[in-house]
Amino acid sequence: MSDSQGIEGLEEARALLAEAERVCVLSGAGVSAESGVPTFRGEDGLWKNYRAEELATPQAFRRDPRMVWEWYDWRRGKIGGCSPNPGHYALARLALGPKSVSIVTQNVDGLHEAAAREVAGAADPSPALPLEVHGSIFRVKCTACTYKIPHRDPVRWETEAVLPKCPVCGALLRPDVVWFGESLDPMVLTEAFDSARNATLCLVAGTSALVQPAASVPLATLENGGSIVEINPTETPLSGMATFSLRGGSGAILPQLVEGLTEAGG
Ligand code: BJW
Ligand code: ZN
Repeated sequence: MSDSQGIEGLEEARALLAEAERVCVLSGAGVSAESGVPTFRGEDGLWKNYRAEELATPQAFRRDPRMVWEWYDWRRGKIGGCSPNPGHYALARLALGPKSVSIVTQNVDGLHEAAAREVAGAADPSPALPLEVHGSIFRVKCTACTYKIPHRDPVRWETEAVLPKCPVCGALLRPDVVWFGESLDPMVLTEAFDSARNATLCLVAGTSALVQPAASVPLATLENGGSIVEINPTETPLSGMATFSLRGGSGAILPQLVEGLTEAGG
């Protein structure tokens, strides 16, 4: 059965969301696709043109740090020109509304945070600030010590003859993102799984749900008796476990899904 917008299950999913006491959102690259940020997999995905193992692994960085820096500079420049889309704003409104909502994102683009700050205005944005389980492309960290610093300017390193070094210990700096084979920050990961376990509903938006351990976050909700609603134009390994899989772009679906649930008393 389709509703007036033609998205099967939308009305039923909205009712499920309205009833949910605690919501965990797991977002992936698809949520930022309508902002112009490339996804990783699929027809237009980054991995079509770049080999993951040559760029997003610690081995790749050890082998050719300049190539990896240049790739991240290019992506930082591209993402730096992108703004949140209606999907980010809808999630920010939901999280700043009366419901208990936590946003867990695999995205490193900072667009959930930008939406949270914009929607909150003078109010506290923190309920809508995401847990960034794969780090941030706008931060760099030292390869040897605990030094970390925000970093937005994509051209600075490209124009320098030498790669950026840590001001504390002199070792190479690198993007503060999680590469394949690296462990996720245990505190961030624990918080993500705790919020999924406590949630009565997990909204899974724009992720292929292939990369572990993030892809298992919604399973913690299921294991505790909660349900999953998925928003994705295509099927994923989580589709069979979802109560509703809403097929389409999150920029169009999320605003309809959260409608009426974002104001106190809604
Ligand atoms: C839309 C849309 C629209 C389009 N609206 N939707 C075998 C089994 C299990 C695990 C492993 C295994 N072999 C290896 C592993 C471990 C590995 C892993 O999971 N590999 C799998 C690929 C098999 N995981 C790791 O290595 C992780 N660490 C770890 O496990 O540590 C423990 C350990 C240590 C040592 C040894 C072994 C284990 C770390 C994973 C780090 C992932 N890092 C990246 C790069 C981040 C930095 C950067 O940006 O450069 O994170 S990879 C990339 O994938 C990125 C993403 O966050 C992540 C997930 O991708 P996402 O978000 O799902 O995007 P896509 O592109 O895959 O999907 C987009 C979706 O959107 C699609 O479904 C579209 O349909 C949809 N879409 N338009 C809504 N408009
Ligand atoms: Zn250092």
